[in-house]
Amino acid sequence: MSNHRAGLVGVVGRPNVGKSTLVNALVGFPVAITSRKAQTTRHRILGVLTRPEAQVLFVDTPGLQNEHTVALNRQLRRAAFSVMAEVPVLLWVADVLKVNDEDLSIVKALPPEASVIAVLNKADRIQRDLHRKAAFALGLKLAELYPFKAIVPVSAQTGFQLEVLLAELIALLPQGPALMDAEQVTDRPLRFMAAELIREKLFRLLGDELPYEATVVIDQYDESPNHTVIHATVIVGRASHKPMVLGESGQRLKRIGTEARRDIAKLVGTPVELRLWVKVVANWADQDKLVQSFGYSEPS
Ligand SMILES: Nc1nc2c(ncn2[C@@H]2O[C@H](COP(=O)(O)OP(=O)(O)OP(=O)(O)O)[C@@H](O)[C@H]2O)c(=O)[nH]1
Ligand SMILES: [Mg+2]
Repeated sequence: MSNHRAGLVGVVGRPNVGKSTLVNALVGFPVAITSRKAQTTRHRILGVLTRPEAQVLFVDTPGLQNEHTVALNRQLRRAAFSVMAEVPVLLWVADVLKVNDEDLSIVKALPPEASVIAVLNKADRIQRDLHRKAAFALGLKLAELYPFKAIVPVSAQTGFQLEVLLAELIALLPQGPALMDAEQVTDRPLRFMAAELIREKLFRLLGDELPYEATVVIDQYDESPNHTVIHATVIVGRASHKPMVLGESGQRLKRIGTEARRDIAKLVGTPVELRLWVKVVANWADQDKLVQSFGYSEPS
């Protein structure tokens, strides 16, 4: 096993470029929730890929953006920047057809001594010659901005070039034994993943502005070999958001619950009884203490 390689790989980039979808595809298990909304990911989340020749510990991070500046957003930036500063091997992910100044400002903030691969995701959307030319020009421009170890177009959705990316990536890792058990796909407990799956349904079933001010806390989590009971509260930042989460005669909350329960049951492997409440905690996302008390803080 002397050629075995293992190490951490930070995954950074703008919101919505497909970082979590990519990590899930590489790991082969949905460790991180995904949605079309910006800043779906709010924590650094470990996703572990174990192969005979290597173990890759992906660290998914919140998308970096400048739009919101409340306490929650500052915490998300800290989480992403700390990974950029601490993890020596990084994937910088962008949407191949939508690279903008915010993406480039992240490239400029990459530590000069890191080993970084530029991942140009959503390559399944490259369909016309015009797109191909634009992608090629982008590659040239990126190579001038930062000494990337490789620039790889991929599709996290279809799996296009993921093996190519992995081969490039594994070559950058130090030689050494596996760092985690082969069966372990994440460092997060089931209780955390259950809360995340509920939040995923909120993100997917609610309008554009709401998710940013919504979060989920687990009030009770009882597991037995053949039954799991979960009580959770959806926290919103404004009274006017509560009826939006509930929907007409509670229909939307019911759907959130039904979809989340199905996914959580798959994850924990038992039937799940899920009870959901909605609570208003005014302006929580701009109060450091509340942001922390709802589980958003740096793991030490
Ligand atoms: N067409 C296409 N869509 C993709 C691909 N990868 C991800 N997506 C979509 O892009 C959206 C965002 O994906 P996420 O994985 O949540 O993005 P993210 O970068 O983790 O976003 P944040 O957590 O908000 O920073 C979702 O709707 C995905 O389905 C891809 O390769 N091709
Ligand atoms: Mg994400």
